[in-house]
Amino acid sequence: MSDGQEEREEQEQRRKWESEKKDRDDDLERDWERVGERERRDSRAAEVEALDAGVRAQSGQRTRRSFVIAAAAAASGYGFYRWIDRSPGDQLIPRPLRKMLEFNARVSRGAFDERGLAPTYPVARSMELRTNGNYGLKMNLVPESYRLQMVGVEDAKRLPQYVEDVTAWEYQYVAKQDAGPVEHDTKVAPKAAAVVGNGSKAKADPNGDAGMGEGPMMQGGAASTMVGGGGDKKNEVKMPPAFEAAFAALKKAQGNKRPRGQEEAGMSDNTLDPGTPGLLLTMDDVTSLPHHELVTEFKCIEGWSQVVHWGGRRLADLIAKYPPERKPDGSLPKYVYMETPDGDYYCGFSLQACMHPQSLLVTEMAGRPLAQWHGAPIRLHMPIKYGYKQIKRIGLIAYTDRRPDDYWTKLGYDWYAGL
Ligand SMILES: Nc1nc2c(c(=O)[nH]1)N[C@H]1C(S)=C(S)[C@@H](COP(=O)(O)O)O[C@H]1N2
Ligand SMILES: [Mo]
Repeated sequence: MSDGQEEREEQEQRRKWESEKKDRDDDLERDWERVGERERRDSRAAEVEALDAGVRAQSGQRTRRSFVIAAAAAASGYGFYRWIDRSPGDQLIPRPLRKMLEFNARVSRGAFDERGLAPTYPVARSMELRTNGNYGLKMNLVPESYRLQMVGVEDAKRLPQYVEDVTAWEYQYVAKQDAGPVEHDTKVAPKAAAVVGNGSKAKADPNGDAGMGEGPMMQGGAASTMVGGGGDKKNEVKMPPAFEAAFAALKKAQGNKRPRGQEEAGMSDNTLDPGTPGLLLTMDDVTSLPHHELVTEFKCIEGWSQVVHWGGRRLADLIAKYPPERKPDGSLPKYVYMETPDGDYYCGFSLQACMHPQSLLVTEMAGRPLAQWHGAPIRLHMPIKYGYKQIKRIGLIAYTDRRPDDYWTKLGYDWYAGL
């Protein structure tokens, strides 16, 4: 094909895409106006209160216009915050200043970010997403054993998927045949600032788990986390019989289940108590929702980003089908909590961020079924947030009224992670 022809075709495709994109954005905008107008008012009210009093005085009430002005005021501090946020040395900022910046970020992220649409791109610009981070994914999940747990759903008992104890569900795992092209992990945590960019394989890690991110080492990690034990026989030390009996009793009490929260951040504060009722949705329950595709930029806080072609179902559609139970005063819970089936990785979100029309329960990437190392059968894409909020292999979605725990927030990252 000649260069000229190629260029014309590319232009043609871009024109076509842009007009499609406009239609799509208009659709999204309309949806977004419709869904959760009320929730948006509720959950934003507190942040808007915190904004420039002068702006409020001018408009007298929180009209849409005053909201936009307030958001713009918040955003003016935002560019500066982002610069700080991205500079690896941000721990060196004097504490009072840092606190102020964090406050600005909270306001701007809260009032501004969870509304707007992230830019979308032509499919031609998308690429294969690299792999980053495998917490909660160290074993392969047996697809037939997958269920999506949902907790806090309104009138759940009426539904056929209702069970008295969602925690009793047993996911099945097999050792990985293929660790996948794991690169490395988000380890530029504020607490680990000293290791940023040293390029060394042996990253600082309190657990001495140098296996993070290195394909072959992951196999070692997997063996020791196999359901029902396993472990490295070579290095096993014989236990005195009394200890052995005590351990056996303990294991039985845990129902032979592997303890949750086995990674650096430890166990989530939101891990469910045994006996928590809820729904166990099948893959069919999820895939029966309308299918959507999206081409957006995926951004990791480490500083890399990639345009990715996603396919899946809108989280907002799942929420609409299985809505949260209202509180006695009629209001909705403010937050959503998600975790992997083994509880090792977990994320918290505002309900509003989950209602965003671009928040996607991803089942395909680059037009193909999602690979396990990218979070099959379902992972989250939320283009208004950094990658660390985009949890792979979602096992639980729970509505809650208290700000949920979050893996990387436990290690010092911002909870909002807004872009
Ligand atoms: N279950 C799980 N989800 C996760 C992570 C993880 O370690 N475990 N890492 C997060 C981070 S920091 C990033 S950048 C993205 C990477 O997604 P990818 O591997 O599909 O590129 O997944 C996010 N979701
Ligand atoms: Mo990341």
